[in-house]
Amino acid sequence: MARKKIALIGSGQIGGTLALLAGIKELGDIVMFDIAEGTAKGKALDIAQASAVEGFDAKLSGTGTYEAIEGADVCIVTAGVPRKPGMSRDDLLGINLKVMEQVGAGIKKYAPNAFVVCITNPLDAMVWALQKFSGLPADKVVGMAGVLDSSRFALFLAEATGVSIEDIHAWTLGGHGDDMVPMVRHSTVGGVPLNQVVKSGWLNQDKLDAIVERTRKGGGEIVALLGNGSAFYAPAASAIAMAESYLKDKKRVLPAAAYLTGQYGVKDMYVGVPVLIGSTGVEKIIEFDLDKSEQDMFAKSVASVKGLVDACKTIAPDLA
Ligand code: A3D
Repeated sequence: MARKKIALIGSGQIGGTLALLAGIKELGDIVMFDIAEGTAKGKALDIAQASAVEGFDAKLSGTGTYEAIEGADVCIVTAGVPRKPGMSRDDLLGINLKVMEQVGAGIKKYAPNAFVVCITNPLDAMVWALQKFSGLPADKVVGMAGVLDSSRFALFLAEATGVSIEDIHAWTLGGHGDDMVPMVRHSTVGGVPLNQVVKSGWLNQDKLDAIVERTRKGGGEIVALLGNGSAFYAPAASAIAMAESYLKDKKRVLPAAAYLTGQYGVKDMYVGVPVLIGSTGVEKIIEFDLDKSEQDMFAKSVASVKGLVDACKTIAPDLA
């Protein structure tokens, strides 16, 4: 069987990490695309040389032309600009929407059968626009944010309870913004739901509230520390988990920005919800039952996403 082909559209901080992880995991051959062609070529060559040391078999190439992504099985999109200190994700909208138009056209022409994972911010609006620009089926285009947000929630819970990260299941839903919805009732430590963890005195409510707040602002914390960009290791690892579930038909249930057609009371928008990812793409959207306060938080987050989608429609009326 021929190796799978993975196209990385954008070869910056996240793109480079994606290439290294995809190589080490032997997910397939990797094409790195970037308007800065030298960056794509240089990183591809550098990582290819690491294969001799790490002992993985994957062809890596760098390119500045879309022809090279022809027939890709998976496209992971990070093209665009990241946040700098003082910027919100939403500040990126105008620039990155134009980038999504170019990337969508390239994928439509050369990789119309790919499973596409968008990472570019503001995520929920950019993945919505990318699906429209590319014309690919909505169940083949998803946004990565929930795996990352949940991984931050899980890490903080593991540290606070002293439990292995492997035994924490944490969920965040909603849009990828500071009003995302960490799902306290559905998250577990060693199988015990978080509200019971608090009731039993294992974790106090103030500490849990602080963890929820830190999760919501997790991206900003890293932006402030780095000073010249945003997180890239965990975002790349998160997108690779989604791509791997597709390529290996693992059918993992992961939180992802998925196109909703009425689930959670939302239509024609991408919002973070639990999805099952298998060899045909998003095979199922899983509906958690939300209590009143979760519904209110979810609705607030959806309203923020809607504001961004409306802004896209104003800039690019063809998308409306
Ligand atoms: P960066 O290192 O700047 O890489 C972006 C790359 O995109 C650069 O190499 C650019 O040359 C390239 N690029 C710009 N315009 C185009 C274009 N038209 N076509 C092809 N390539 C282009 O950024 P990064 O890798 O740190 O972040 C990439 C994106 O991911 C940003 O929008 C971030 O905000 C976003 N991001 C999202 C999350 C989520 O959880 C959703 C997390 C972290 C970063």
